[in-house]
This record gives sequence, structure tokens and C-alpha cells, in this order.
Amino acid sequence: MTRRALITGITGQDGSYLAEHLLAEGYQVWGLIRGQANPRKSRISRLASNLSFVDGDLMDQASLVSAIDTVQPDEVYNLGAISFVPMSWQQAELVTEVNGMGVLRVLEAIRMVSGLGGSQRNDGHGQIRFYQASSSEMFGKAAETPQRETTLFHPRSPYGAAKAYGHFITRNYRESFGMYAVSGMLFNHESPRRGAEFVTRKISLAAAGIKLGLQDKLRLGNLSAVRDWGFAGDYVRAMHLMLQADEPDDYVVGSGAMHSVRDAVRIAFDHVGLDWQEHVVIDPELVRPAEVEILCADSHRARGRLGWRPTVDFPALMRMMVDADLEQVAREHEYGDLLLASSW
Ligand code: NAP
Ligand code: G4F
Repeated sequence: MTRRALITGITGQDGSYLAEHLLAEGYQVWGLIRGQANPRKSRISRLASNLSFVDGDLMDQASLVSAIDTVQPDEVYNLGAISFVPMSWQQAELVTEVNGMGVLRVLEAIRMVSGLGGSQRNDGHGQIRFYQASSSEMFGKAAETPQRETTLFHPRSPYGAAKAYGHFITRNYRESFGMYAVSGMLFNHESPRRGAEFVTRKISLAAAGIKLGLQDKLRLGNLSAVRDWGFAGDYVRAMHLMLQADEPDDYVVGSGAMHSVRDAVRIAFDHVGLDWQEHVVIDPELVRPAEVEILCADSHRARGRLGWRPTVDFPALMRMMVDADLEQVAREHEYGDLLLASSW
């Protein structure tokens, strides 16, 4: 029997890579689409043909029940979120609703459609498996480095706090109702499909734009922040592997390598033969109210139990993104919109 997967956030970076991966694995893939004329729906259809769509929004409980009832999925991947951390200080309540309460709504929808309730627990037969997109932002001001599954959470943004709620409620539904519900605590992962507001893509776009003579300066905030960056195509494989394990559990997923924002700029500008120091301007407006200074993953559990391995290291990832942007920026009509988004 063909397995069915439902992905929320299918129009985002990870949703597009996961859809491609699951289609290649032989799944029938459905995407939850928000809004009456979502402009990104056609983009995902072009990237991954053979998709099916169902309407719904993480803010709307009934739409999620209806989506799960319609699709009757074997696996649900909840990737939908407002994922840009600075937005969470501007619209804290909305981010909490979507990224925190939205997780509860999906779990409730699965519970209702599966007929689980009260003291009734799942017997494991034909149950819907659930993946929650948790985040290394939950570690925030990290109690130890590298971070592993047992490291205490100390979120530094409303985004991180909402993700921590989503993480704990997922574990709670696993323990309360016997649901197969797991969280992937994924560290930063990037690609040529990354939103232009995130720092790696902002840098790769600027390196390409400056090289092509379309831009001169790149405004950045904290150059000293350290992240564990990997390739999104590798990380969606980990999501799928987590739902294939015999027992449900939570996993840290990252490369274990640390690089600063300054390293990212240096690699990208070197790749196109530019001196980054002639172009980068520090903008205090881009420094966050409470910064996450350092993140680094200890992925021993995922590597040992799931056999997961990343295939692209950080310098190769930055070069891949710059090369893709040299091509994309040359198609000038898209450049204005991307530049606007990358000015965050
Ligand atoms: P992304 O590119 O920003 O995509 C976010 C997706 O969420 C979009 O498809 C968006 O759809 C959808 N969405 C937003 N609000 C929604 C709502 N109210 N109802 C339903 N869908 C909604 O993010 P990403 O990088 O692919 O990340 C995927 C997930 O992993 C997110 O939950 C993110 O927080 C988490 N995560 C990401 C990273 C990373 O480094 N990329 C690391 C750890 C965790 P629209 O087209 O409707 O806007
Ligand atoms: O690329 P960023 O915006 O990613 P951030 O905040 O780490 O969040 C991403 O990864 C999380 C996983 O840890 C996800 F959960 C989340 O959804 C998202 O995908 O910023 C990375 C670092 C920060 O320390 C930031 O202060 O880069 C620093 N930075 C310096 N200048 C900048 C800039 N970030 C952005 N976006 N723009 C700048 O100009």
C-alpha cells in the first residue's frame, strides 16, 4: 500500500526538500496550503510534481481536523511556522499562536481523527506518526556546548519559547495517549531555497549582487554569533528517518561544526574574489534584543540510532548558495524582491 504523508509548511524551504524526498521514497505527498491564493503554491508544484494539496491553517483547529480526515495520512510532518526569529519580538502573540498553539492543534486533530481520548491510549496499530519541527533556538543561552537531547532549554526569543512549548506538548501527547509523536531539534540548515531574510542567504545574495555590480554594501548585525549550519537536503532525511524508528523519541540534528557569521561572509566573498571588509557595514538596528551567541549540535543519538549523516560541509554549502545566487540574481526581475527581503 502506498504510504501517505501530510506536510504543513510545504511551501517553505524544508517543505520543498521533504516533499521531493518523500516522493522519491514512493509516498503519496499532500501539502497543507494556507490562504485563498498562496503565491508559493505554484512554486512548490513546479519543484515537486505529483503533489496533492489540502487547505488549512495552523491558526484554525477545524481546518486541521478536516485536512487530516481528508488525507488519512500515515505520517504528518508539522513544518509550518513563522520561522524568522526577529519577527517574534514584533508579533510575539501571533508567533506564539502559530508556532506553539499550532502544534497543539495538529496533535488534537490527529487525536480526534484517530478516536483517542480520555484514558484511551493508542495500541500502535495503524496509528498516525507525527513529526514536530523543534529548533536549536530552544537551547538559546545554552547551558553546555555542544547541545544534546538532555541539555536544558533557555530560549532567548518569543520564537524559542513558543518552540519549547511545541516540543513539550509533543512529548506530552506521546506520554499521555501513546501517540507516535517525535520532535527533531534541528540546528540551522540552509540551501539555495532559504528565505532571503536569513543571514546565510542574505550573504550569498549580496556576494552575487556585488560581484555583478548591482549592489555595493551589505548591512549586517552581530558578526560574532556562532552557528552549526548544515544543508537542508540532508536534514529532511533525518525527519523521515525519525518516523521510521521502532520507538518514538526526540533527536538533536546538526553537523557538530561551528562557524561565525564573519566566517560565512569570508567564505562567500572569497568565492567570488571580493574583499568582504570593503563591503560589510555593521548596522546596530540588526542586533537582536537577546542574542543566541553560540550553538553546536551533539548528534550522537541520531547518528547512532538512525544512521543519519550530513553530506555537505559549511564551506561547500556557502559556495553552493553563492553559485545559485549568481544565476538567480542575473535574472534581474526577481532581484528587487529578494533584496527587499534580505534588508532585515
Ligand atoms: P520557512 O521556509 O519559513 O517555511 C515556513 C512554512 O510555514 C511556510 O510554508 C509557511 O507557509 C508556513 N506557515 C506559516 N504560517 C502558517 C500557518 N499559520 N499555518 C500553516 N502554515 C504556515 O521555514 P523552514 O526553514 O522551511 O523551516 C521549517 C520548520 O522548521 C519551521 O517550523 C521552522 O521553525 C523549523 N526549523 C527550521 C530550521 C532552519 O534552520 N531552517 C531549524 C530548526 C527548526 P506560507 O506559504 O503560507 O507562508
Ligand atoms: O540566519 P538567522 O536569522 O537564523 P537564526 O536566528 O539562527 O534562526 C534560524 O535557525 C533556527 C535554528 O537554530 C530556526 F529555528 C529558525 O527558524 C531559523 O531558521 O541568524 C543567524 C545569526 C543570528 O545570531 C543573528 O543575530 O546571524 C546573526 N546575524 C547577524 N547579522 C544576522 C544578521 N541574522 C540576520 N537574519 N540578518 C542579519 O543581518
